[in-house]
Amino acid sequence: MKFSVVEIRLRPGQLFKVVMKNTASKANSEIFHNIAFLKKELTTGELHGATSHMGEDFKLPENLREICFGETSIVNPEEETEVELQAPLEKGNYTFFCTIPGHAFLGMQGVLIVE
Ligand SMILES: [Cu+2]
Repeated sequence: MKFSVVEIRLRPGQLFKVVMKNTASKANSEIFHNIAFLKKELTTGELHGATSHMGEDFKLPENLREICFGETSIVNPEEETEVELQAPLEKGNYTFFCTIPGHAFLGMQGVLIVE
């Protein structure tokens, strides 16, 4: 379970489009995913801790919402969504990840590098 893109490099403030496609087959999977972009870099352990208290509606917990600058909707197998976002203005590394509990821990995370 991982993203096909795990590293994104952008200029400060650059606009970018995220296309999120769940390539699992409906016949074999009911697992859905999303992507959230954070205003800072978190370790896998921090992500795991932050998402393990998520409610059944899979909305981001308050502590993550405060540091999130963009997210896709939740995508079911064989479905696709997209969202246009703007990179942070400050250079640095920023975590993006799937907020469904356990998914970041299994590998659904990456880094947005603003340089
Ligand atoms: Cu996921």
